[in-house]
Order: sequence, then C-alpha cells, then structure tokens
Amino acid sequence: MKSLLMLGSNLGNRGENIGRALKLIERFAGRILKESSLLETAPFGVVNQPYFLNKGVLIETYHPPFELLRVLKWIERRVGRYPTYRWGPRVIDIDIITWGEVKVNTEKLKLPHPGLREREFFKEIYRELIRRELPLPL
Ligand code: PH2
Ligand code: MG
Ligand code: MG
Repeated sequence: MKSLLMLGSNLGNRGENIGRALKLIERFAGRILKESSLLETAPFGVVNQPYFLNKGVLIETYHPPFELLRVLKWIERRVGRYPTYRWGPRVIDIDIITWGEVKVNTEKLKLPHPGLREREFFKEIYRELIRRELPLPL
C-alpha cells in the first residue's frame, strides 16, 4: 500500500537526522517511491523553538497502519529521539500522513493526519508528492 510520511527535525544536525531516518525507512518500513524537497519551516504549535527541516516521502509498504507506526517509533529512537513535551523540539519525528485511503481515529493514530487540514506546508508537500495519484482526503 502507498503511504505518505512526514519527517521533521529541529534539534542537532537536522539534515543528518533526516538522512539517517530515510535510510532506516528504506530498510525497515518500505520502499521510497518519491521524496519531496527539503523545506525549512517555522515551528507551529509551540513557536518558541528552533526552525524545523521537514520532508515528505511516499513509500510502498507492506506494514498495516499500526504496525507501520510501531516501526517508525522504533526508527525514531534509533535516530536518537528522546522525549520532550507535546509539540516541543525533537531530534526526529516521523508521522504517517496517509495510508492508502484508510481512515483511523484513535488516540494513538489518526489517519489522515489532522495536520493536513491545519498546516500549510503539509498540504504543499502532499500536493508535491501525490496530487496526481490521490485526491486530498479531507
Ligand atoms: N511538528 C510538530 C510541532 N511543530 N513545526 C514544524 N514547522 N514542523 C513540524 O514537523 C512540527 C512543528 C509536532 O510534531
Ligand atoms: Mg509530528
Ligand atoms: Mg510524531
């Protein structure tokens, strides 16, 4: 199934963190079909923190949504993520934005990711990657 992931980093060597995460995604989460450009974005939510680097990737994955989530959390830890606070600074964040056209609404996982409604650069990256393949799932 095709799944769109969003990577973000605003602590440490941001580019390197995203690069390491991409390698682990290829090895353990799914084949990368497309990568968006790397965007530097102003922090939202908690605005008093460093700017983020964000990148979207479209993958072909065999992991169902909650299994994929588990793999991505494991990759985050491997890249060096440690707990901070909600919407706070992080070494790496890997979010599932869409998984096919599946809808999920649980505490742990919401699909499509609610940020797709609220965050302009999510939409930008979404359009850059899968505009032609799937309608905006809102
Ligand atoms: N992620 C957050 C909170 N704020 N801001 C930007 N620019 N990019 C993010 O990926 C981001 C954020 C929580 O996941
Ligand atoms: Mg996030
Ligand atoms: Mg996250």
